[in-house]
Amino acid sequence: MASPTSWRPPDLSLPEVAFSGRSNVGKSSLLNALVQRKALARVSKTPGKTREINFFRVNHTFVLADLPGYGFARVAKTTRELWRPLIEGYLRHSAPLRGVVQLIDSRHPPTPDDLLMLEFLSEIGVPTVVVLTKIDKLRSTELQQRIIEMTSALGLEEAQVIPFSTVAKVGRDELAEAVVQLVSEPSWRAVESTGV
Ligand SMILES: Nc1nc2c(ncn2[C@@H]2O[C@H](COP(=O)(O)OP(=O)(O)O)[C@@H](O)[C@H]2O)c(=O)[nH]1
Ligand SMILES: [Mg+2]
Repeated sequence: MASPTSWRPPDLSLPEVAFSGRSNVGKSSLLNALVQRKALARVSKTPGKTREINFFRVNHTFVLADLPGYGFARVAKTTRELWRPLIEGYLRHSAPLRGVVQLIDSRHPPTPDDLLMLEFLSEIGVPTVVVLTKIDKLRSTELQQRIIEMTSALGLEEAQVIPFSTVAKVGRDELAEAVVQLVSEPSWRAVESTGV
């Protein structure tokens, strides 16, 4: 069972995975499919409305952090200015964070904001899985092409990219497996602090 919590998760000892992507990428739909609930994360008709991080505890074993969507034109400049320190601060400092699931719309090449985000994730070194959303909109040859483009442009392994569709019900189990994998690893931050 999943329960929403406010700004901080109630139990900091639970490992956390954050979900990131541009507004309208399909993040709320994906989170609902992932935890098999209809109304965990609201599917929005007004992209860019979410201005805060929402935490959902799953089975009392881990926490999903729903980061606000970025890159939507209707979001006021002041909101964008608030967005960056909120998200970057969270990703840099959240102690229970184990990994990030970065969502990218399969219908288009990654946006400049997507690329900035991936660069930032790589800079802080957090384990990252990329999900290509809405693949029901692509023919399978287009999807294969997109995956090849993405992996070569972003220096990712093909295994790090999960094709996903809530409409066609593709990718849910693979994503669940990836999330469980992320939360079962020790924090990369701990590895860092004992390193060279
Ligand atoms: N075709 C298709 N549309 C989707 C899919 N997932 C979400 N959508 C649609 O994309 C829009 C944005 O979805 P939402 O989950 O609110 O995205 P969010 O803004 O990233 O949280 C909605 O109209 C959804 O119905 C998908 O897998 N396939
Ligand atoms: Mg949403």
